Amino acid sequence: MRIDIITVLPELLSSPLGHSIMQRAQDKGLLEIHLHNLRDYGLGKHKQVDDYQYGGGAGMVMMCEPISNCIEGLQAQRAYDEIIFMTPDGQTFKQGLANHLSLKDNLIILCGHYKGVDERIRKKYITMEISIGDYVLSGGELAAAVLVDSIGRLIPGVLNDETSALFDSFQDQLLAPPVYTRPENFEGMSVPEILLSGHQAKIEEWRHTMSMNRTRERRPDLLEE
Ligand code: 6GU
Repeated sequence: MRIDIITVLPELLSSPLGHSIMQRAQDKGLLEIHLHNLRDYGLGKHKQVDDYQYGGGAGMVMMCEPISNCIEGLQAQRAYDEIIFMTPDGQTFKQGLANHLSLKDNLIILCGHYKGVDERIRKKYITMEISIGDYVLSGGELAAAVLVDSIGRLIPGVLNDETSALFDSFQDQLLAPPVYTRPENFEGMSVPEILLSGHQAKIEEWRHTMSMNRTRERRPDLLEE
């Protein structure tokens, strides 16, 4: 998979996407991330990328031309499955959408900033608008990092058996069960007996029960979906 990210702050993305599993996905050639600094497409000698909004009001708006030039430059080289705009008024990101997007070949992600982008960009190019939750961030970059991390780890071959996504919270609409490692006794708290039993079928049954209980207590809304 190839992901092109258009942003005014590439530094905010290079570190989160350059470590651990995301770096390994790129080293293995399973994921390519290309950061494009919108400023490089800015207009005039000041490389302008935003301007005052028509009708007045506080806050700048990202201009059409730099974004348009960047997107069309990319589209001239390959076809894109989706052009995603990160914005608090987009659809709320869920695991199901991460699963869906992990099967795509080429994505563009546009990070919103300031008061947003000129509506005509949304109309002409954007195929999907995504928010990562009901709170406001100063820009779409951290949200894009969240999106790419969640998609990237689902690409076949990125995770090994030990880190497998199959048993993640949300993958079956259930939260993950509690986990334990050594020591067997920590400050008087011991590991549940069943996990030491070696009886794999019983252990899986226990894990499922714990997942159900945890979901019912913490996120009953997931059981209704
Ligand atoms: Cl995608 N962008 C911004 N600026 N804030 C957000 C968001 C996105 N998702 C949740 N809050």
